[in-house]
Amino acid sequence: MKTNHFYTKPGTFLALITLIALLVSACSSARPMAGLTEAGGASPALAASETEAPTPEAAAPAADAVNVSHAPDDIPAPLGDRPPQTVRVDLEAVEVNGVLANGTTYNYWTFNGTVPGPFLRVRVGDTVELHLKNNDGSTFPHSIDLHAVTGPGGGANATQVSPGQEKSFTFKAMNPGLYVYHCATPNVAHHITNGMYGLILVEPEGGLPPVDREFYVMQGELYTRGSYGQQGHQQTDLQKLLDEKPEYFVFNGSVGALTDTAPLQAQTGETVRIFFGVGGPNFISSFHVIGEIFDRVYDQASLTANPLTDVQTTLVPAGGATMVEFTVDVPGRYILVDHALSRANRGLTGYLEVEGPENPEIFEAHENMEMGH
Ligand SMILES: [Cu+2]
Repeated sequence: MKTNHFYTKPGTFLALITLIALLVSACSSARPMAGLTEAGGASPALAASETEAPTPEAAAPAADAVNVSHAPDDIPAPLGDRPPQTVRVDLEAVEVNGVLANGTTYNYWTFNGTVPGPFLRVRVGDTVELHLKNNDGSTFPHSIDLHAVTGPGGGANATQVSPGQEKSFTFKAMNPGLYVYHCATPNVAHHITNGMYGLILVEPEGGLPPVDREFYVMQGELYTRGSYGQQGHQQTDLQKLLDEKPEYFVFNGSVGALTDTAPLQAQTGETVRIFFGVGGPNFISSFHVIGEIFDRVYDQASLTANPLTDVQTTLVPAGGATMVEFTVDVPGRYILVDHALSRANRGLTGYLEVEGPENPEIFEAHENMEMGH
C-alpha cells in the first residue's frame, strides 16, 4: 500500500486515531464484483421498497446489479465566454439495481442511471428547456426540483411524471452558482436517499477561471434494513430513514466509488477544482481533504461573492454545495472525507491520487530509526 500522507505534524493522538479509522475504512472498501453474478432470478423484491414487509434476511445480491456511481471526472467542458442561449436538457428517471458495496446490492432510483445524476452546465441568462422522462420500467412516479430554478417547486410541480411518460418545463437561469437538483416526489427523502440527486452549474458571465482539473463529487447516505456491510440485496428501511439513522455514507453513490473504482487523479503542480454537493437527504458534510488546504472555498457555492481563502474544512448543508480549489504540490494519496469521521467507517472515503516528482521543500518524510524494545 502506498505511503499515506496524513498530517504533517507528527505524533498527535488524534492523528493516530484518524489513521486507524481510515485504514480500516480503506481496507473494507474494496468491492470486487465476484459473487454478484451467481444469484438466481432477476430483481428480487424490486418494488418492495415502499412496503413495510419485514425481510429478516437479505435476499441474494441482485444478479443484474451494475455500477451506478458517476465518474468524478465526467463533467461537461467549460462553456467559455459565450452569450446566453437556449439549452435543451434531457433527463430520464431510471430505477436500477446497483452495487452498493462488496457483495451488497440495492435498487437505486437515478437520473440517467448514475448517482449522482449528470452534471448539468449552463450559464447565467440561458433559457433551459428541461425534459424529464420516466423510464417505462419504473415502478414509481418521479420529478425534478432544481435549486437553480426561480419558480414553483423548482420545477417539481411541472414534472411529476408517471412511468413511460415525459414532462417538460422552461426556466431562465437567473443566478450564477452551483446548485443541487433532486427528485421531489413524496416521500421526497426516500427518492433522494435512493440516489435521485445531482448538481447543475450556472456559470457566471465570462465563465469560471480556468483550472487544470475539475471533479464532481456528491455525498449521500443510505438506510438499509441490514446493518453496514451485510451482504445481499438490501431494502430501504423507512423507519431508519425517518429516524435519520443511516447505515451507509457514500461519495458518488457506493462504497469504493472514489477509492477502488474511480479515484480522482492529478499531477503535481496542477490546480484542482472540486464541485462538491450534498444530496443527503439528511446529513450535512464537514468536507475535508486530508493533507490539503483549500486555497479557495466558494462558500455555500456562491460564485459571485469573493471566495474564502486558506480553509481546512468547509460545511456543506444538505441540499447545498460548495466549490473548492487548490494546487497539488506534493505527490501521494489525499483522502476526501467528511471530518465527522465515524462516517469513514460507513463507506465515506475517496482518494485524490497525485503523481509527479517529490517536493521535499514542501513535504519530506524523514528516515527515522526503528525504536527497539
Ligand atoms: Cu423520484
